[in-house]
Amino acid sequence: LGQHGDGSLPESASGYQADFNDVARGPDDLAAILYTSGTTGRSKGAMLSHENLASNAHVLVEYWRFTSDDVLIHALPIFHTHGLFVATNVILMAGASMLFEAKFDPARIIALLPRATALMGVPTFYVRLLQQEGLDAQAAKNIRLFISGSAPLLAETHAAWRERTGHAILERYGMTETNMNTSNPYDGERRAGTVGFPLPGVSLRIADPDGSGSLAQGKVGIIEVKGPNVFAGYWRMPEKTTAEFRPDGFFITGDLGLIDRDGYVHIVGRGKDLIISGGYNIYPKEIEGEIDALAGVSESAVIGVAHPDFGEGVTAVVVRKPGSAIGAADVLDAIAGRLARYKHPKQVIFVDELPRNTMGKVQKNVLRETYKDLYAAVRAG
Ligand code: MCA
Ligand code: AMP
Repeated sequence: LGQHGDGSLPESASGYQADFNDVARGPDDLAAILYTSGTTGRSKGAMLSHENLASNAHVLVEYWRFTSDDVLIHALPIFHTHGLFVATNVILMAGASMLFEAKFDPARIIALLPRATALMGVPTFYVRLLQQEGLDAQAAKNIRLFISGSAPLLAETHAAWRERTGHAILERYGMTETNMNTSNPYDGERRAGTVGFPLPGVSLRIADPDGSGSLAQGKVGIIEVKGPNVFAGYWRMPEKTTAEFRPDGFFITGDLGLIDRDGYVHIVGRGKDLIISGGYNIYPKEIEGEIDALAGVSESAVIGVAHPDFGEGVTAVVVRKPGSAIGAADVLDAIAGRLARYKHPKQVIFVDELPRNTMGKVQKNVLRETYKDLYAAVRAG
């Protein structure tokens, strides 16, 4: 379906009647299958039921106080949970309106602010909007809520936003498999660097990675969640589904976190080898597989390095085969037609060998430390 109502969908639909009979659906019926990538590089279809979607939208409408008076600026892609369900279902369920943008254009968002009451975005939105001269309290005077999610919002972005607009961005945490799990409060302190409290109906615990149960308050462990928001399993992957749930029904998110003394959830890292760039999830394995397959390459490790615009920048560390003269441009050219653009490394670095631990495993933490300032000079935007 094209932007102007063109495309193969309206062509196919033209042969059908406009009227049809509704089919009754129950809460456990499948509503959507959303594909999400995995640590092995193979994508999995997350099966979401009507209850998963409806319960979460209902909770968010109440928690974030959406009403039919609201107007949301929607500039997110609609092929992910954030733009597809969080933004759209909340607006539909509240009977509110949206300004539906084909893409994120910071100057255009500033121009739309006076007509809107809310904005939902990934941290890169807020970083780029802060570079716009027109962003100030006057421009944002009709907005009641700025929401951020999909990737960590830096405390400095939160502070800079507050300074410029007078608004505390509300950060929340979710996943394709679970919809939204936690949110900072509507009233009360929106604590920078945290994702707030478990939403009503969601049980969240910090568990020992070995599955031996909940950890004491303040300890870092794997975030596990349970509730009507949590998906029904991966499409045609029963073993994968079983492996990601505990016997008592909690879903293992793979995110590392802690709960502070006041009950706020902090995400402190990831137990899974995942890079989040501009809100898009990228599994290194898929990129390493493409690079390792090149004739002049012995092996590679793909890591996320702090990036001022995208949060994390995809970075490839590559070991050449003896005698090979393969360069960064060769690597990038070779993967160009094979991987989506946002997965392409922003830099390719060549080394003689990769750091390994005594078990022979590549130490990505050492690489991340070595290259932590790689993008420090890159200006955001
Ligand atoms: C574009 N590029 C990127 C990204 N986006 N590279 C890395 N990471 C990215 N996210 C590439 C472009 O192909 C381009 O390459 C160059 O970077 C600069 O493009 P630019 O014009 O600046 O990008 P853009 O088109 O403005 O896109 C940036 C964006 C976009 C608006 C931040 O990435 C975006 O809409 N992100 C939101 C993703 C999202 O909705 N995530 C939610 C997932 P070249 O110049 O070489 O062509 S759902 C989720 O995570 C859970 C459930 C949750 O909690 O929400
Ligand atoms: P996805 O698989 O695209 O649904 O992305 C889900 C992942 O995004 C989570 O498992 C987290 O790692 C990450 N995520 C979502 N929201 C936040 C947030 N507010 N802070 C940090 N990470 C987040």
